[in-house]
Amino acid sequence: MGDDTTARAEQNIDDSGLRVTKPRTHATGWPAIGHSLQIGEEQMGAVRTGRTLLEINQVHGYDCMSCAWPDPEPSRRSPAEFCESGAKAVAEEATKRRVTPAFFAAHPVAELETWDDFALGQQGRITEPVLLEPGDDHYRPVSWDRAFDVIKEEIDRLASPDEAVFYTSGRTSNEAAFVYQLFVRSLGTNNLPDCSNMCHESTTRALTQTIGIGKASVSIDDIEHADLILIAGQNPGTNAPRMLTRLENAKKNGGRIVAVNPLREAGLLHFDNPQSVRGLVFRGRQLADEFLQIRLGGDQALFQALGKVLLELEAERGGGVLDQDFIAHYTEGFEGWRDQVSGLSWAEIETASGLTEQQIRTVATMIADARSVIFAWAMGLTQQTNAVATIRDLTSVLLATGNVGRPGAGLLPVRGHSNVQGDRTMGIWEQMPKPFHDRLDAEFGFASPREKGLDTVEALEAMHAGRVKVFMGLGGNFAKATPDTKATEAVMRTLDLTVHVSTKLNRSHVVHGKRALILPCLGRTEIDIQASGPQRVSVEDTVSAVHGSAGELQPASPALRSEVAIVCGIAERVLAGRPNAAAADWRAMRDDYRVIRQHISHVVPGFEAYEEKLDVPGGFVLPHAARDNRHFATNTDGGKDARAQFTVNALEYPRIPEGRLLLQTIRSHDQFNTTIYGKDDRYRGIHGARKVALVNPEDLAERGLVEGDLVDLVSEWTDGVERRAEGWRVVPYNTPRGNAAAYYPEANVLMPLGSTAKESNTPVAKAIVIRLERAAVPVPA
Ligand SMILES: Nc1nc2c(c(=O)[nH]1)N[C@H]1C(S)=C(S)[C@@H](COP(=O)(O)OP(=O)(O)OC[C@H]3O[C@@H](n4cnc5c(=O)[nH]c(N)nc54)[C@H](O)[C@@H]3O)O[C@H]1N2
Ligand SMILES: Nc1nc2c(c(=O)[nH]1)N[C@H]1C(S)=C(S)[C@@H](COP(=O)(O)OP(=O)(O)OC[C@H]3O[C@@H](n4cnc5c(=O)[nH]c(N)nc54)[C@H](O)[C@@H]3O)O[C@H]1N2
Ligand SMILES: [Mo]
Repeated sequence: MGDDTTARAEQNIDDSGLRVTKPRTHATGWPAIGHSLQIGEEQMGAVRTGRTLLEINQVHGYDCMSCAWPDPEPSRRSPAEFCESGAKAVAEEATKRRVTPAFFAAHPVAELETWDDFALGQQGRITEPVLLEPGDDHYRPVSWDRAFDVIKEEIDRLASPDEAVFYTSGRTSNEAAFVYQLFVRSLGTNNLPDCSNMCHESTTRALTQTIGIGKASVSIDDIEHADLILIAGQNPGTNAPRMLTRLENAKKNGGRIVAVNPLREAGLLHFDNPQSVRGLVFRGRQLADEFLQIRLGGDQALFQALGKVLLELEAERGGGVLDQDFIAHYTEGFEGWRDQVSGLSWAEIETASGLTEQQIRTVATMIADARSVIFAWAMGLTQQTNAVATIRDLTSVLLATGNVGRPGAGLLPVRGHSNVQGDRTMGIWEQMPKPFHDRLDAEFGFASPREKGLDTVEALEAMHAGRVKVFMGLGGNFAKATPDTKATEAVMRTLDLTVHVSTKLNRSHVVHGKRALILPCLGRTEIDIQASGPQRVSVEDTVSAVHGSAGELQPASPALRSEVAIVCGIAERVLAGRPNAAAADWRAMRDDYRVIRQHISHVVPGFEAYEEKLDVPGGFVLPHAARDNRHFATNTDGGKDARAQFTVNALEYPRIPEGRLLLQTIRSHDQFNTTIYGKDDRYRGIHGARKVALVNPEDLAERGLVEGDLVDLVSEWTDGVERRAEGWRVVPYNTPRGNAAAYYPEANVLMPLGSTAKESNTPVAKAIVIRLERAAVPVPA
């Protein structure tokens, strides 16, 4: 593939190529890295590949844009501080393929609509801003200046700024996030939904209530020195591969691991580390000492049951299991929790979790005997109806055993995008707390709006109700990542304007508003030069470590602008003539990002002397009162009593109607969210296809189905609407009876918009009630 190609590089995935092999029981780094170099060479060429990959996560390089897993301290970084997933993400961005104006001239939007995410993404980097006007069938090149005018025209037409929605995806840097939320609040709305609404919102909600801060309470060091790590609802081998090295070190240090998952994911079982001799010579290291194959949505029952057994063990052993001192001095509500979990029936626990009393007793005993315990979790817990209560219950177990705020112990929500946590810290949230608004107002001398804005699901509901007319996305693929694909795409088309700041083509660009803009931006790997010279940006990882990131490749096209420059340009233009036009100096911030960081240092606690702290190799760690001082700021009015909260949560779990299955949606090993890198899910043994449903063999037999049979997945919901995914292939797979799995985002067509987690409003992506219908056999032509 040469530069500037207008040829179609890839075809849609043809699922008839499905090939099924035995699921792996080992996550392997070695062939994985060989594989990543190969992917890199296809897209970048050999020299560029080596150079670019070696800069990942180095002290002076750029932050890997893939996941939010932390880097070790500088002295312990290996020369190749990346994983297969990171290498794929880099190859996607540093690709030599280009989407030019000629590409848009050659392909009408109606044609692009028929391409899948794989084919769209494989076309390469977008090189120039493009505009689609009503009645046009092609995107056409547009100047930046004109693009900003179009945005102003449409926003000026709105009856209220609340008719616009400003979405953010988690790759956005701190600097871009800060200016973006400042722009949106200067305009007068808090409509700042983000990908986090669909991701760890349940975590943020639960931890804020229980420990006073919605972030992980552990450091990377704690992970290696934990005596016991329980990992629930997470697939680290695919989605946070560098976590496996830390888990391996924890095992070396004598730690034990418990995995809780409906699927026996390779990365939870064994790890063959390419960077250690042992990984090459022996068959790697066993990771999980205990594997609990839980039913979808059964974790709340598990955590309550663990509490029940720990209370029993405390009584039997006459103490030493619970941390009575910690409970007395640092917590509130213990008695309520104790009474509730003690009263649980084993019959109900076993039904809810699909686990046996004996299995749960074994793990509870491991917790009781461990000197320090970490609980790690991700989407398997957060995307359930009872997610927030589940995470509160999980916290209670750690509080009862005193495992919060001391070395080797704590809460470890593993966040998704590389800067999703930083974006929230910078104010990307539809409901930032009052102190943030107060400081923002003081810094810029204006009155930011205080009413809660729309989250992701509410934004879609408002669109359906005709209350939103303009959508802007700073990164991401809103139409594809959100639930109810068919309805969502239909409603996106009713909007007056859609604006996407993107590096690559995706589905959201082709299911557009009446007017549509694609504004191409620099990626993390690229040099960002502004009036004051080369710029760096900064990001925060899942354990609250903040550090700088600076790319070193020439931009994919001279016309690209940085996210910061784009947002500042839009802000200056749109706000002109409006009440808060003079609140901020957008040009000064665009020309020198240090000006932005100066503002951040005044507005966001923990960022004092931001610039200097970024100069320190490895960056700095943000304060976390619960982790650092066992100060639990659960009292929002200043945290006077500052105690961690035990909570009483009614036990809930999904009931699967007769003859139906509960479907979870998962990531394959060849994708980053809606960006599809390839057609394989190597560890799970699925090759060449993505419209595949993994189903328990007995559930298949009961329906008279065998591997490869074509079915429709039909989702049933209380609104009476049947959502249908047609012509998917079934594969027998080791998952609990009644539970099935399929890939996100293809399966999002099955998710009802109204099915969300209680309290966090996160779409329930891991428990969709479906039935299987044999697909109608196509009539031969
Ligand atoms: N390579 C790569 N890396 C990524 C991403 C990517 O797409 N590709 N995405 C990034 C993002 S944004 C995120 S949020 C993270 C996501 O990281 P993960 O949360 O690991 O991603 P999922 O594929 O959603 O996997 C969910 C896991 O939870 C399990 N699970 C599902 N339901 C339940 C349940 O009820 N209980 C329990 N105990 N387990 C359950 C599933 O079997 C699966 O192993 O990864 C980030 N990193
Ligand atoms: N069914 C189901 N749905 C889910 C999930 C699930 O598990 N199941 N997971 C949810 C989760 S956890 C998340 S986080 C969301 C993700 O939702 P999003 O964050 O909206 O989606 P992504 O696929 O991460 O966004 C990819 C796009 O971002 C753009 N991009 C890439 N790099 C950059 C960059 O540097 N700058 C800019 N401006 N743009 C860039 C590219 O154009 C690319 O197409 O999806 C959610 N949806
Ligand atoms: Mo995520």
